[in-house]
Amino acid sequence: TESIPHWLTKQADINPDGISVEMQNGKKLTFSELKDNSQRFARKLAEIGVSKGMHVGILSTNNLMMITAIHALSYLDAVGVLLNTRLTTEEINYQLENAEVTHLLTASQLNEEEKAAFNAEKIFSFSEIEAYEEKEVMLSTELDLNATFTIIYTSGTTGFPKGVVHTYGNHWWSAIGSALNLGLDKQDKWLIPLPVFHVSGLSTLIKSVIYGMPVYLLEKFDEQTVHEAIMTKKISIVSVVTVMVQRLMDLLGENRYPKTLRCMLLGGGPAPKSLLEKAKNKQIPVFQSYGMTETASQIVTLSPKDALEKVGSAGKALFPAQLKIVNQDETNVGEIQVKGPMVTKGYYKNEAANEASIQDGWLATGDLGYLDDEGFLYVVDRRKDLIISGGENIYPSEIESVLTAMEQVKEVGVTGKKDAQWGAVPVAFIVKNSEVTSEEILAFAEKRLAKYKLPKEIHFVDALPRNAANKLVRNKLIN
Ligand code: S0N
Ligand code: AMP
Ligand code: MG
Ligand code: MG
Ligand code: MG
Repeated sequence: TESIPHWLTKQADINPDGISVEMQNGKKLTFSELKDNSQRFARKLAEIGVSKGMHVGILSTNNLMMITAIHALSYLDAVGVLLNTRLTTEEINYQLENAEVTHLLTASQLNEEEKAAFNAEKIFSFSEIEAYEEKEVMLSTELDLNATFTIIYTSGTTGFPKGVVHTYGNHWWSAIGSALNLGLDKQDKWLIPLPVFHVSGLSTLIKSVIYGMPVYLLEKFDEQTVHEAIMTKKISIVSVVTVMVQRLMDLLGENRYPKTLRCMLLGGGPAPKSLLEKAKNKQIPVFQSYGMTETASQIVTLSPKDALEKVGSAGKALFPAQLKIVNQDETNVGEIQVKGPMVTKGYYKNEAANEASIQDGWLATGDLGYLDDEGFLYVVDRRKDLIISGGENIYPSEIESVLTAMEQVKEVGVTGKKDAQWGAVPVAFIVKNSEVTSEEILAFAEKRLAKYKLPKEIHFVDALPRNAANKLVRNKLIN
């Protein structure tokens, strides 16, 4: 094993009164309070049977109890499976089952019927756990960098999501790599309007504990709140996805952000060059980045000195990471592969996916890109099968497999369509078996698919475009 002192215990020791998390309602926790709360919560989790190596689901929007619960798991060497609250019960159940979750923790109080709908042996709300006694157990004083801390599911090409396993080491190196690029400033305060159930939000809470830096955490994104926070709360860094930048720029109008804002970290998907140019004209310090759940957040990011010169580029690999482009075509575009200690060692219980995508530590991302003559990465928006809507990923196959299960539906083809608001949205092309309406199809789909995955258009067609091997050609669905 390769261990470091427990990061929250350490930060509470060297910086007890520093603010760790501040919420919009004014509630704040110092590092010392966060440690005490997390240790108390850990002992209560031990009382309900959570112990080393167990998988504990967390279903919550952003709040202090959720943060406490996540750190509590680290004191028990238990694993947190973070669940996207936008998913349907059916989608969540797939993840609970696949990840072998025994205990599910929820922010909201569920009644017996609601609890029975979930695939977990034991279900507790945060406040139900609060009511338990504390069990006398030994809490971890060290973190094993090779041990698993979190599992987060990401959509897969096959229609089923894959559980990305993050070790403590993955999170540690992600935080270090980011700091070596963006730098650390004693005045830093990082605003998180992104969900903590994504690695985008989670990684910043871990940075908070490692850097001793306050995070200003929003329960949910709201452009007005983010705008006001940047204007009045001395925010130095804010993480965003493209749709958020658009909404924020509309609000900013001809005004300018204060100098205290040194970085708007943009990730999670493509950004139109026109949007980046507009941000540059408004002197917004947008730093484009490239990363994914598998890399425990950004792995390639523009540096402060290049942000203005290289608009459109995602930058260079972070200091501990490497990047290469393989199988290049005549325009030097090829598949992006990345390697580094922040990259996942694999998907949970999914040897096939691991063999297909990870070799000698190199992760084949499936994304296409090229390097310019100075080695800066440009991600090319050509990964046809993946649809990114407002920073949420959707694979056409997820929707296709749900809709084909309908008796009246014979065949389905789904593809992404450009959308001014969300970047891209799914649209479905359907060959019928028998009479069926779009409304009936959507009613069937909404029980099984998160709202952002529902097709925005349904077209009835006589046949789907197929190649000589009879394989669906999705990019010919829209011509
Ligand atoms: C963009 C968000 C905030 C939009 O949500 P909003 O406006 O709050 O919507 P609601 O009020 O909840 O709902 C209104 C209607 O809109 C629908 N809807 C909501 N979201 C979407 C969506 N994404 N696509 C399509 N429709 C959506 C609702 O269903 C509702 O519909 P109606 O009215 O019909 O009921 C929200 O989507 C959001 O938070 N998105 C971001 C998610 C995210 O964090 N993605 C990043 C994932 N990637 C990673 O974690 C790796 C990269 C990374 O780490 C990173 C990423 C970004 C920045 C930094 C980093 C980093 O490296 O640190
Ligand atoms: P997720 O696993 O949800 O974090 O999604 C990661 C995916 O978002 C990547 O595999 C890319 O397809 C896409 N992505 C991330 N950053 C960028 C970027 N800078 N440009 C284009 N696509 C990106
Ligand atoms: Mg994803
Ligand atoms: Mg909203
Ligand atoms: Mg059918």
